[in-house]
Amino acid sequence: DLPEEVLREYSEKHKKPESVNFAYGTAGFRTLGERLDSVMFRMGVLAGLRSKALGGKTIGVMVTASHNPEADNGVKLVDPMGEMLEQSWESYATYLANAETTDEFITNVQAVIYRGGISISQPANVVYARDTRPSGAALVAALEDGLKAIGVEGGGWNAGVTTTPVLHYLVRTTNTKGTPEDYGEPSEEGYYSKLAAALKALLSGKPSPPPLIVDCANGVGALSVAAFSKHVEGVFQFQPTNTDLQTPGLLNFKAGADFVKTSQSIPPALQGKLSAGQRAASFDGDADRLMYFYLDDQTSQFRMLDGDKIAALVAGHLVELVNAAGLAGRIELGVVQTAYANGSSTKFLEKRLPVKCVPTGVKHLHHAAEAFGIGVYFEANGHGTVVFSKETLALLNSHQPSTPEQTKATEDLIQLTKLINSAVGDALSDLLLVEVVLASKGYTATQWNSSYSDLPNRLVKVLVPDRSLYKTTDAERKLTEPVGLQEKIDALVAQYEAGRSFVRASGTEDAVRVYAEAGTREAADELAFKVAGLVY
Ligand code: NG1
Ligand code: ZN
Repeated sequence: DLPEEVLREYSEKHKKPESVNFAYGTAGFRTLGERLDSVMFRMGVLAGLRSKALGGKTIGVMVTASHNPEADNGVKLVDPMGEMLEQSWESYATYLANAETTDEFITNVQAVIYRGGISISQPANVVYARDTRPSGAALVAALEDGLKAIGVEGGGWNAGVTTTPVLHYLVRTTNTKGTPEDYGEPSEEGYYSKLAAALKALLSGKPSPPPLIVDCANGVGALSVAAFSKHVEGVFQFQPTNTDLQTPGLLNFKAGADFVKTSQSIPPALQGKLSAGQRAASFDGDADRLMYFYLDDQTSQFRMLDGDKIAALVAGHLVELVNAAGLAGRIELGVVQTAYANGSSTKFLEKRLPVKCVPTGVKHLHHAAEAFGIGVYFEANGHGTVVFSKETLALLNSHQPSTPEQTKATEDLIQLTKLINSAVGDALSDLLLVEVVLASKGYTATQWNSSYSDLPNRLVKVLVPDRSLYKTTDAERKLTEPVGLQEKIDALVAQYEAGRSFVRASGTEDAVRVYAEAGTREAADELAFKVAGLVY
């Protein structure tokens, strides 16, 4: 039976703030950390219920607000294979989070149990972690109350302060240990050993990559880079910067992947540290996004290599390896993007392999990528990974190469399946992937960047009274509501050479986003500004 009295007692310690409406969006709940106490407690309960619903499989809970300001925080649940929480449960999350009183909360918990067909006597297992945000420790304490209240085994497994991708890895490895889908040792060190072994195999016989400056956004990536470095001494060298985890206010502040992408400029802490042509990378606050950049050899201008450029590099290399392995035609490769992908990247990729556009949000990208034998997906903001189908994995392991070249390419593909974190985008794993591809091709950042030229673009945020009025179709590229607005946008776009613009409601912030690209910097800015004017 539901431990109603215990739940009630704990719930009274974590009262919902009045007049706040919580919504489980594309990245879970996300708002000011100080508002989230009741949400954390209730997500602890929900994580326990989710585990019970799946017969005791381990569910993950990550406490982070990623690239958002330090004062924000958030929470999301991770399903057994390391994927995002199933859609129907997102509404359970919102439903529990918004119960005004303890009575209503208990009633809603009972409704979830009923609707989810949950047997409360099933065991529940949960692993949880947080990033470095100052509000994190107290929020984790609230989460732990929720886990205890619903009877999670041992009160759950606290994985401490770590990155989002590590938490996803822990969930997947715990659930697959000793099965045919075994994914590695369920520990942070196990993850780093796995990556390090694959990296060493892939770099053997190749010139060592140059030491790489990594901007850790003054977040948890700094810990992850330090821990991983020990596994790859003499093979790969990091020069971590923005690693201050002590000074308040520095997390994601003029640092990190989101700063680089939105400001399209070098993080101030790196100014003067990069020589011309030398590449560097930025992680975001929970280390699941990656951006590369360098200063032009000739002009010293800042050049950004975003998620689209990473996708182009990686997909191109995978196509070559599949061909070299003698597997052309037997593995279907594809790329998945969102409407935010630069138009030039889409054109470049479409000439080489199938490209699919899906709505924003990792779950859409991941799902679409799974339809391919090898699916490469990246958001322009640097979040992404590569997924391999079961058939592809089996084919790689059973393939009988007939030349030394085929043998080498097949071995490289197998090692790549280990270097890549297919459960979720990981800045560290993606960085190693990029470095391996560059080393294989003998490419510099300049050569990588020359694959295609980005169309100038601008992303702006417009604050509106009610973002839910903005409804889209065609993978968010067209508005259906407010009625008549899309026609006005189309009329503006038609005035610009290579113009493209679209409007959608953010799934993580209370705002509407306007994206525009065009043939020149001035035109892209002007188009974005004019479309924003229509929205406002
Ligand atoms: P929203 O707020 O829905 O635009 C943002 C990013 C997404 C994704 C999520 C989750 C842009 C334009 N949007 O979503 O790509 O990363 O956050 O973190 O970058
Ligand atoms: Zn992130």
